[in-house]
Amino acid sequence: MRMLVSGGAGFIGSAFVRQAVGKGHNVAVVDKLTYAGDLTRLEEVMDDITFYKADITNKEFIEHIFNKEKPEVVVHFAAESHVDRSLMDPYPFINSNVMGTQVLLDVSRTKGIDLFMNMSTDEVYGDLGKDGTFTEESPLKPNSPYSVSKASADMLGRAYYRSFGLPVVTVRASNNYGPWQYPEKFIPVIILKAMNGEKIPIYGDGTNIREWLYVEDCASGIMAVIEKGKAGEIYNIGSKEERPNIEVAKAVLTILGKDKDLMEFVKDRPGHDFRYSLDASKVKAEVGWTAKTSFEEGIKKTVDWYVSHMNWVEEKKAYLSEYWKRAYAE
Ligand code: NAD
Ligand code: TDX
Repeated sequence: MRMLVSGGAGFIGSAFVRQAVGKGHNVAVVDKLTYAGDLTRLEEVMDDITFYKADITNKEFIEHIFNKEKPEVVVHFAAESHVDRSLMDPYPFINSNVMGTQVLLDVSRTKGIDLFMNMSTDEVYGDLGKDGTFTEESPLKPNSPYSVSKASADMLGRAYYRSFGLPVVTVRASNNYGPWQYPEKFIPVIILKAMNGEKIPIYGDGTNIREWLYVEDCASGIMAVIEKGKAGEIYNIGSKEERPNIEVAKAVLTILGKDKDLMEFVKDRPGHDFRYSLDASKVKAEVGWTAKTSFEEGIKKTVDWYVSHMNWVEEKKAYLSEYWKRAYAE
């Protein structure tokens, strides 16, 4: 297939691109290379893909890319992705995630494509208490500027399918983790801080629960949906591996052989969603996909990867310390 992947230099996008190239697909990537984008993630496939450094809100340039690449499938990952940053400045979230998605949908519609995979998230459903799980039918109740921007992008996909017949398939995935995740997200923060003997910030009382999906599983789930999913449908992609944050931090510290005292309870995230949980039975029944990696296996692989790639993580530190200074000051 001729694929155009937006956000392919990001954490999940690059895992998808590596898999797609491995399967023999013809891949072009469009990415703005924001602070979160990094071509190092694509080093091993760079000779096999075409890369465009561009902002997806730039319609003229996106049209130019479509004219050159003539994609059959658009795989849309590009987004601002960090909840904490959206609380500090929502603007880039609305701009890239809503306006950018609209541009990609619009150009896809005028140029004509076979499928548009719209990457959404479990956060669009809002949060749960200790019980229950979200199905694709659950109402959308996003709580942060980030999740509102994602819910808007998700609904734009729905509208383009319904109103214009654009073949859009939507994937709502749970929290990803694994190699190459930008070290502002929880698991790499734990590893980076622990490796440097620094305190690990645990928001609130650490009881908030996330469902952790290994990034290679997420990428294979998206590939399966592209190959076997139906346009107009939504598929939840999760792992059933739910863990309170404090248990996640303890698991990482145990693997690293570090003291649990490194955990420091800090001020809670405003509006902090308590729990996410996805019912992924539809994607299993209709597409035949389930996650393969247990949390124990995935977290071990992830910690090992970071320990052997500390130079990559340290490179990000100058930028991160500026961000952390602002985040902790507020
Ligand atoms: P990421 O922040 O690692 O990567 C995002 C990529 O998009 C970066 O390479 C960045 O340069 C690019 N980008 C951002 N704005 C752009 C713009 N205007 N034009 C072009 N490129 C732009 O994010 P990620 O964690 O890989 O997430 C990928 C997608 O999956 C996002 O849509 C995110 O909302 C969604 N998602 C993420 C998770 C998760 O746990 N990480 C879970 C569910 C869904
Ligand atoms: O330093 C931290 N301390 C802490 O306790 C950080 C960064 C996070 N946390 C908590 C907040 C959350 O309960 O850990 C949990 C996970 O936080 P994040 O890694 O920021 O992820 P989350 O807010 O759950 O959002 C993620 O999952 C859904 C991704 O960043 C989104 O892009 C995705 O859509």
